[in-house]
Amino acid sequence: MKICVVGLGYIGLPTAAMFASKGNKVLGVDINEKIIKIINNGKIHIEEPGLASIVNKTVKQGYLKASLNPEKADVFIIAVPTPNKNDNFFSCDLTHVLAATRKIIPYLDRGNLVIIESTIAPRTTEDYIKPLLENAGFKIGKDLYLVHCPERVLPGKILWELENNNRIVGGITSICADKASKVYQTFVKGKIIKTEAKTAEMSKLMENTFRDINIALANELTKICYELEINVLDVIKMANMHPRVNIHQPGPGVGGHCIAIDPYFIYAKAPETTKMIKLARDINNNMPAFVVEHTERILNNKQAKIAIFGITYKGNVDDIRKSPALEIIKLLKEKSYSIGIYDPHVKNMDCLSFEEALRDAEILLILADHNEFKNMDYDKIKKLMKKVIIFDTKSIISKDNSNNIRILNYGNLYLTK
Ligand code: SAJ
Repeated sequence: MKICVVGLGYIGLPTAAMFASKGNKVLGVDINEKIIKIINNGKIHIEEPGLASIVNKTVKQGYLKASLNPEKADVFIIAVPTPNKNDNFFSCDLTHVLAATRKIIPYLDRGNLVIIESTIAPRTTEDYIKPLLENAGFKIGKDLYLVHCPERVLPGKILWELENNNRIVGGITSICADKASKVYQTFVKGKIIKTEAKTAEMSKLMENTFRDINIALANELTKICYELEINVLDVIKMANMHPRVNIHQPGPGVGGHCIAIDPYFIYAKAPETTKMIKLARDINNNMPAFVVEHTERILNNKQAKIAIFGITYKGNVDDIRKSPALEIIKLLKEKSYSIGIYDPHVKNMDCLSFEEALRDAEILLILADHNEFKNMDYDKIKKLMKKVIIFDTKSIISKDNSNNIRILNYGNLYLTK
C-alpha cells in the first residue's frame, strides 16, 4: 500500500511512522518546510516517547519520506488541526481540513480511500468533505471511498495507544467503512468498529466531553470543599472506591488541543440544547482565576516573586497549547508580580533554570505534573527561596519526603483561611 498522510503533527507523524513500520510506503505532507527537513533527516520536531527511533528507522529504510506536496497513493489520511473559530460559539474551524482535502484532489484516482482523522464537528464528513470530493467528479462509495476515523490516542502514550486502542471507522457508505477497516488492520490490535461517519464524529467528541465534565465536577467539588472545610482529595479518593464511581482529578484548569476544544464543536451545532457541556467548559476555564486568587491570598504581598514550575498543559509532554499555566502567568503579570518560570520540558525564552526561577521567590506554584517535580531537592529549594511555600495544584508532592516544607494543595488549602 502507498499511503499519503497530510499533516505531520502529534497525530499525523506517529500514524505515518506506524504505517511505514509495517512495510507500507508512506509520504508525509506538511506546509512547514522546516518539519519536512527534520523528518527527512530522520529526526522529529515534537516530544513523544518512542517516536524518534521509529521515525529514524523508517526514514533510513526508505519507507517514510516527507514532502511539501502530495503524490499519487492508494490511501490519503488527513490529520491537520481543527482549532476553535473566533465566533460566539467557538465552532469548529475547518480551514485546514478543507485546504488539505483540496490539496489532495489533483492526486486522487478511482478506487482511492480518503480518511479524515482530524477531530471535526458532527456531520462535517457528510456536509462538507463529501460535496467537495463529489464536485471533483467522484461518486463516493462507488469510485472513491470516504471515512472519518477519529484519532483517540493520549499524548505521552501515542505509539502504544495507536496499536492497542479500539478504533472507530465511520464510513459514508458501509463499503467505505469496510475499505478503511482493512487499512487499519495493518497495525491496530484493538477492535475496529464500523459505523456511519456522523456517529464516529459524535462519539469522538463525547469521549473528550465526558472527561471535561468529570474534571469540571472535580474542580467544582474543590471549591465546595474549600468553602465547607473538607479535604477534597480524600473525598475523591474515598468516593472512587465505589466500583462505579470515577471522579477525575482537580487541577489548575484543562488545556491541550482536545478536551479544551472539542466540547465547543457540539455546543456550536446545538447551542440552545447544550447546557451541561457548556457549563463544564466555563467551570474549567475559571480554574486559573481560582489558582491566582488563592496564590494572592496566601502571599499577601503584591511585591513578592512567584516561582512557576511546569507550563505545559499536562505532565511529561512539551505541549503548551491552551495550557492553563499560560493563563495563570498572564493574570499574575497583569497584577505586576515578578515571575520565575521553570519547565524542564519546554525550550522557551521565558523559561529560566531551576535556580533562577526559584531565587528569592516567596511561593512556588506547581502547575504541571512532570515526573521531575515529584521528588525535588528540598534543601536546595529552602536555600533559594525567600519564603518557602509550595502550592501544588496537581497534588503530586507527598508530604513525607518534602523535608518539612509547607506544602499546600487543594486538599488542605482551607487550613490557610
Ligand atoms: N486533567 C485534569 N484532571 C484529570 C485529567 C486531566 O485536570 O483528571 C487535565 C490535564 O491536566 C490536561 C487536560 O485535562 O490539562 C487534558 O488532559 P488529558 O490527559 O485528559 O487528555 P489529552 O488532551 O492529552 O488527550 C485527550 C484524550 N481523551 C480522553 O482521554 C477521553 C485522548 O485519548 C484523545 O485522543 C485526545 O484527547 C484527543 O486528541 O482528542
